[in-house]
Amino acid sequence: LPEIRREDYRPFPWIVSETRLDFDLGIDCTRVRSTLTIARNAKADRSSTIRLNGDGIEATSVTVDGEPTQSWVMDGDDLVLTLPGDAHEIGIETEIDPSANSQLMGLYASSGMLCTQCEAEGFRRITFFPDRPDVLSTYSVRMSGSKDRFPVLLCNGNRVATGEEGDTHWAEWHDPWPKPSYLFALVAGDLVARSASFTTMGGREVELNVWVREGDLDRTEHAMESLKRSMKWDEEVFGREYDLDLFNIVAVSDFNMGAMENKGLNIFNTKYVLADPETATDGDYDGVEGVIGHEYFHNWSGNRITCRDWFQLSLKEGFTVLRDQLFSADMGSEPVKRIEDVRILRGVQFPEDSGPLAHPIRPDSYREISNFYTATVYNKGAEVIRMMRTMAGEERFRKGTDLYFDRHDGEAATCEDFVKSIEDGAALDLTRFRRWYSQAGTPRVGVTLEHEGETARLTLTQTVPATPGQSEKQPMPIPLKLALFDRASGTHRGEELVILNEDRAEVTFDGFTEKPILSINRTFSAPVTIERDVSREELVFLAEKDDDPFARYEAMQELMTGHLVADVTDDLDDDEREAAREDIARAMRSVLEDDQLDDLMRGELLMMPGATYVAEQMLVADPGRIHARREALKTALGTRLAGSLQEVYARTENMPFSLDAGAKGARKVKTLALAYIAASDPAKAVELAARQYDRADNMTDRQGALMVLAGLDSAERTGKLLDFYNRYQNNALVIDKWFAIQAGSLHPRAIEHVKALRDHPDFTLKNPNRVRSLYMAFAANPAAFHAEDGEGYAIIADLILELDPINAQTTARFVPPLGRWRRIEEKRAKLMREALERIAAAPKLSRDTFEQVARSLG
Ligand code: HT7
Ligand code: ZN
Repeated sequence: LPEIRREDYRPFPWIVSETRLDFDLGIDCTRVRSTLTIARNAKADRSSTIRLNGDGIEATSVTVDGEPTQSWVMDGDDLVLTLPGDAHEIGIETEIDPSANSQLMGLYASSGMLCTQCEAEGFRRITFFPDRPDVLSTYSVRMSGSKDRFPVLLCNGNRVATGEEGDTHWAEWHDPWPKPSYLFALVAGDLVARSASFTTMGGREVELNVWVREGDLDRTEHAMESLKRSMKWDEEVFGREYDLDLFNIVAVSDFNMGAMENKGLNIFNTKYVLADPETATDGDYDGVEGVIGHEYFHNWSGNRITCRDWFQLSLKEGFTVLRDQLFSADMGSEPVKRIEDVRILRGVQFPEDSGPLAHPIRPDSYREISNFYTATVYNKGAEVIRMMRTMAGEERFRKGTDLYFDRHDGEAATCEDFVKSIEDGAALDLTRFRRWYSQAGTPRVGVTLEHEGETARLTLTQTVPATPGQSEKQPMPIPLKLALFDRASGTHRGEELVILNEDRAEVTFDGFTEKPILSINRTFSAPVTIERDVSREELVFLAEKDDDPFARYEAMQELMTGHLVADVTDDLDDDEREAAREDIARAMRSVLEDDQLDDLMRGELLMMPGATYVAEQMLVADPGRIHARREALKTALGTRLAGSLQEVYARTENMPFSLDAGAKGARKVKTLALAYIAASDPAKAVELAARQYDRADNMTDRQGALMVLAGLDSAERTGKLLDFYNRYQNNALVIDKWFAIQAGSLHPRAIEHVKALRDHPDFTLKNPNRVRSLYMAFAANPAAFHAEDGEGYAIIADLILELDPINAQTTARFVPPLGRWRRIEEKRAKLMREALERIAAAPKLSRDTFEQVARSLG
């Protein structure tokens, strides 16, 4: 497979000023006529040919300046046309079958409607085109089709004309904003809309629509309200105003990712649009708000300023993730949102950064770009920009982003353009900071605090671990917020920001008669791993007293993680284990009983570190042992804290449903308490969970109860799983939950359940949400996936081989769990490797899956 390299970038030799598309729509045959107005690009090397990318399509006609021509050849999937002059009009016709498109890239059919997904390289499955993000063009589109099948015809921009002829109708759309082909979108189907209007800060009225299938309309209110809040927030916080008279959102049930920011016509996975209390959890509500915000914010960070090439993906994705994180924080609880974001980063991105698929946020090469829509590009990308914001302060950062939007509006820009704008606008020197864009790997920061006389001396060191293709690393600026606590008063003198620029630095603090307690990397100011010797006593102190909620959470996590790592790796004797559990229980009790805490935050502090995070702390991990010790700790805490947990449960059990923070927090701690009770007193938990399930007036409580029941052998387990299925069998998103709950359960026979579920009549490989609900939940279930005999690995390998020809993009995302083999104990590592080798030996693999398997074995 050819490798595409960042350093090989060259501007496209032609400018495509206008693109006219005419679609004659049919589910199994759509005819596409495209007309491109092109002229030579004076800023590029001269070429007498134009390369138009294609993917699995054929041209039925090619014209130049209106005349049929034979002066073109196919080079692989691309059409290469020889051109005599400096400016031409190219006409191309293709015919495609959307109903046969199971890859869900390009134009495809979903539940009777037609829709598109063009990012990153899907447009070339519709028509031949320079399908690269730096070719910006103005699009005019005509679409025609059956009135009956496709009563609604949508495209980017504004609708400029409509008409009908017999059973057919048509619409013409014009998008005044030049855009790359990956932002093109079209939808045709039988849809209804929730409509509203938004007045922009400049006084323009914008029509807003959320389009769904008829039965789903009453689950769109939250999406619409989230959209309005996003529009307002982007005006207030980033000074960004919407720029068309119309903004459409369409919900589609077959979708490879979460959503897509096509100009003026965002297309969403139904999972991120539909919500009502009966069918969506609090997490689902937050997901809708976050993803609606994310796609809307792309209108500026992605659409008005797009990427020069796909190596710059983090330019739009990292920045937009940061924007959606700040938005969600402003809409709800800032510390809780920060903790959730860090949990995702450490649970998903840190393992990526320490494994065979590690890459910088701006990669240097790829074979299949879809494989680079990663937690590194998205979430670490956001952290890198967040560090610039921390170093500049909010006001100066805003000056930097204003300058970026002014300077590069209408361009296809680079990460370097962004950094330079922040540097100039915020008056920061980011020379060395740029290394965050080119170096992969999570830095390790060593921390020691010594005390002598009245001086506390802090020594900081950093190492950036070697990653594939990068053995030598340079030090990077690491902004660390810290505070030194006085043991007696439990207070500190103020937070400081220390920037570690070199391999090593020393900072001294005077006026401490006693050794202070260090709180470091507050708010998780840098995406690094802190390595320090800290006593349990100090962690209990911080868990109880730290005024930074993130640092308090971190102290709880460190307490539990530190103990679990010790319990797994050093055969602890009973006394040592008891002492550690007692300290953790003491800290937890103070959290359970702290009446200053809100329940949303209390829930965060009560959460145990995930098994993957614990495994990540070890060079080579034994997942079976980690799981067993983690469950044992949960049981011990449940037993020690039984009284407080039952009190919390009783306080929150009957709280009436509302979406306010108090009620959401109550639901969160209720099910958490239930999970601890399940670990220590399963019979009691079955009784409480069955009652919670029956009385639930919302999905959060019902799903929470069912999750606990699913892990316990009881008659109620069977009964409630059946009831859940019968109750919601007509709602695909809830049936997804039903699959995921069983595949992710603590039940000792979860593997058997997964094998039975793949034969369930509601299971299909054609729908990515359904595939993910069964198999992603399974791959994230440590006890089941890492079964000692390797059956879990075989199940995922079988899935990969069967799904790959159907949907390569979705398939490739199942490779990384197997790719962790180097960090897993020997016996399982061998089985994981064998599973990967079995996949590699398949006679034909997609580019997506091949690349991930090769890198994982390499
Ligand atoms: N920018 C969007 C990326 C996306 C995508 C990429 C590859 C294949 C399918 C896809 N669907 C959407 C989503 C986003 O980050 O907003
Ligand atoms: Zn995005």
